[in-house]
Amino acid sequence: MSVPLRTAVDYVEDVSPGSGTLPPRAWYASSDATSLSLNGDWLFRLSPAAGAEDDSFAREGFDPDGWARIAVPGHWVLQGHGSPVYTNHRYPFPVDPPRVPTENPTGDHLRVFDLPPHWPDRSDGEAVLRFEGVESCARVWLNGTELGTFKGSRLPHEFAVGRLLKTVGNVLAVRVHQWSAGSYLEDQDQWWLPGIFRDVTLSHRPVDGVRDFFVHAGYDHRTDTGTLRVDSAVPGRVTVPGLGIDVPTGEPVTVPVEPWSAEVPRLYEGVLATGGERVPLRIGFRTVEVSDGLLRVNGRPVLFKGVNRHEWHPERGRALDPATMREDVLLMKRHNVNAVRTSHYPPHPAFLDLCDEYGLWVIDECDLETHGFTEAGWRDNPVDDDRWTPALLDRAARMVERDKNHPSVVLWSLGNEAGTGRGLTAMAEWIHGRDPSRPVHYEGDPDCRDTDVYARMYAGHAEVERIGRGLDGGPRRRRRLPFLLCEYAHAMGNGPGGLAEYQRLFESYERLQGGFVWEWIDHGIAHPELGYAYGGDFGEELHDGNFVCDGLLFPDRRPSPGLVEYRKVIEPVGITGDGTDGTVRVTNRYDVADLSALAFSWSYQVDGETVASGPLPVPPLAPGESADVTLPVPPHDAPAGEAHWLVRAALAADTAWADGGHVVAWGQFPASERTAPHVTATARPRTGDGVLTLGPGTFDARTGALVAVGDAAVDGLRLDVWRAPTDNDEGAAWQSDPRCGPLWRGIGLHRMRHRLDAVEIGEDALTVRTRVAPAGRELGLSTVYRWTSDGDRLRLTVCVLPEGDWTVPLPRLGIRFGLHTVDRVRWFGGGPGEAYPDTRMAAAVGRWQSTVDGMQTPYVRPQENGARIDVRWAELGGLRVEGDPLFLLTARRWTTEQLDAAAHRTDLVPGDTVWVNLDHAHHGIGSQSCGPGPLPRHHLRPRPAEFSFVFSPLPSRSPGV
Ligand code: IPT
Repeated sequence: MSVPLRTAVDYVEDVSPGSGTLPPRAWYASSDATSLSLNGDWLFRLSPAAGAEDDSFAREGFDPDGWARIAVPGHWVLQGHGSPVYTNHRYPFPVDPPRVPTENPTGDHLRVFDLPPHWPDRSDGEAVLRFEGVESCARVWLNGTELGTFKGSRLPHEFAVGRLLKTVGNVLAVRVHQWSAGSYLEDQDQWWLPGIFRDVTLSHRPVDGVRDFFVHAGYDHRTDTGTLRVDSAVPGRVTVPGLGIDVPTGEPVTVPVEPWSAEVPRLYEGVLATGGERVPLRIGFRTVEVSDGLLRVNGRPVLFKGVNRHEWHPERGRALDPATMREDVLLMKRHNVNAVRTSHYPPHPAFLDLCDEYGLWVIDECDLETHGFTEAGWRDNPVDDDRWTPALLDRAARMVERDKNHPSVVLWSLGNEAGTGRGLTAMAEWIHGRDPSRPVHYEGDPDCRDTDVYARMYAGHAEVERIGRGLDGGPRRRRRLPFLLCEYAHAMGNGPGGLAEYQRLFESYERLQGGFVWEWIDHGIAHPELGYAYGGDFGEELHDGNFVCDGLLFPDRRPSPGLVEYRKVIEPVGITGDGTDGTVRVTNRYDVADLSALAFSWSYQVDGETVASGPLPVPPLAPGESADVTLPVPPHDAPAGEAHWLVRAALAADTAWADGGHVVAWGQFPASERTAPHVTATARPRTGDGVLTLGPGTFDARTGALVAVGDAAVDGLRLDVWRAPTDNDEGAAWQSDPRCGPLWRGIGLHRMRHRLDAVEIGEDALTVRTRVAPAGRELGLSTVYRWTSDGDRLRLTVCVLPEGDWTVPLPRLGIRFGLHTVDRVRWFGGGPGEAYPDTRMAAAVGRWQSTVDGMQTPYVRPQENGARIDVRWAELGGLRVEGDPLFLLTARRWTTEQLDAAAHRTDLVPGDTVWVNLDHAHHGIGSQSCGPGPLPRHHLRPRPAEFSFVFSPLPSRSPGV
């Protein structure tokens, strides 16, 4: 007898989008129709295969004895049932479309509910059951009757259910399969997280209620008028009291309006009223167009300062609550971000409401990625196979229909990394036909056959500049299109480096209309033993490690140094000066707004302390305008020292997204020169008892090793060139440029040997000659330490001379040593946060203090971090150190080797020693974890170098140290 193994689950592997669902329509948060949220506690049973359990659970009277409870919205793998899987682009199952594995975790969900007391009578209309998002495929029953099936995880699906509803004891049964034919279209770089992860609602649909409607609200910048027309499937009236509008649906009306923009998100409240329902409208008037090769909103070109946002919460995965969505928007606004690409699927619809309200340009991206087909040269790619086209069109329609009424959505995106094919063309044609008011984006087709913008990802600076100059050639159609970097500046671990240089290009060439940093937040999963888990931590057989942690926010939404840097680089006001002519140049870099919402102030700082400050009147410059604004005369009684001007632009009044006083831009520039520390070599080295003393320094007389400065014991001071490679140092395997991390290790820079060649005790100096080199290589660094003192202070000058054929940059060049009893660290230099040569724009010169723990940056995978740049002097552990020239400072409770070996933060166990690095230089950071390495000018090339540090003991119990 042959068993019909597949019949019960055929729909799972069917390429069609589903059956039984209603046509897609516009989303709105509320109306006066009754609705019932079905979010909350559901009953749950997990089975190992799609056909493992029959569908008796969906019948009325089924006894769910022993079933677990699960939170909806949620993912079962984050609630103790099975575990998450992370792959970047490889499918975590055999690629044989549309077939999926027999091992197909299947979650049966049950919810029993009563209708609320005032639920309208059946004669008053229909009822609709709506799922905002279920991954990856669902089959739904109500009161024992099957409603249908659907795929398209991050898209809404609705069923008409009125005829089945009862007043009490309704049984809603939902069977969810982790894998389905739809999974082939959802190969985004993220965790695979099955479940009912967005809201479930039941809403009453009154007779003559609003069904689908399309708000057309264009703005004509020549006449400052808006034209509103609301098309509605059910005719009705549209009122906008603030504009005196009261018109029937379908009828256009033109009135003077203020336009909507991300900078000034003017929304007008209105109502769409049909016979049976009133739906609130929030109307933003704006016109998007590509004309003369530029993407314009309301007639003006815009510059996207964007981020790619995946939905993420470290405990709840993609089941985001409203507060988290709002937090994302507020964080973006406060960090000068003006645009979001909803990578790589339409977000929860409430997020777009927030974008309308607070002001963010949105590229709304369809839930489509078939990246894994690249492994076989894109053979069998669903987007080039007509059998899949209905599913693709279904996805396009579900996105466009749901989101079409959001003014924030300015471009539609077909999806991500899906190669090329007829299915994409069909999607683009449908979208262009349904909504000609928005351009279409897609990155994966270099010919731009279906798109209105030319988009690329991870192109290096030189190529972006060529594109900006129009020298990139390519197909004719493409050459006329505006350019976006839909992904760049891969924010994995420490970095990204090179943001400022990209921004300079965007600001220089009008064709370059900005970019979207990859990506907004690390997708680390909160884990009891590991801190945050990443790929492989759940025993996945295929995974891509910590490539899933590549955001500007840490998983807990604390901004990483990358976001702080980005905020500085994309400031909407340029503030520059050179301190020579008593002026500061202020440039309005907004696209739309003048500067009247900002209050400027100046301060005059000496040795990092503010000695005078005041308001700075700045004219309300229009976008693109600059002015040279006169600074006050520096106070004549200011103390001597190194002086700086600091000019800030802050919100003059509270806004929806930040309080008055919030600084949106600043500029700092020198007002005097710095004097380097000077030590006259007057003290003489003295030996006795195996030790040698020179001023405050005590040395081992035999090896010349420093053992103490004053009372502060010093361990193992020596040259250091190694840093725990960052994700960007390691680089992605596919990068064509040589990757630093592996090269460094290949040479042996992580295991340098220090040979002692000579200890020379001179009249006024101790000189220690060494050679620092890895085993097995001829390469080396001849290193000479020369110590002198004036009796109070001890000066170390390090001379480094590369020997042999160095072909790779050095990770770092400086000294390291161990100290004890360090807690507070004070310094005068760049701060308050981490900075490296190509991630240093946000470092302001000042006096800063922190603790050793506070100086660590909590990258999910431990790596080099926490350097403070341009340090003049630092005080820690009983020592004061001055630099000549300026230096980078790092201090940590573990060694670089321990940092390098750690896979998670929980592997880092503090020891008794604080390891301090004083670096003359660091290699740049770049973004080679997916993109270009550091620009050549940020390479640390081995060449002769000389640098000095001046050490002095601090009086014990010096305040703050
Ligand atoms: C690119 C993807 O679009 C994105 O989803 C993410 O995976 C990113 O890379 C890296 O984190 S695709 C890459 C092959 C350039």
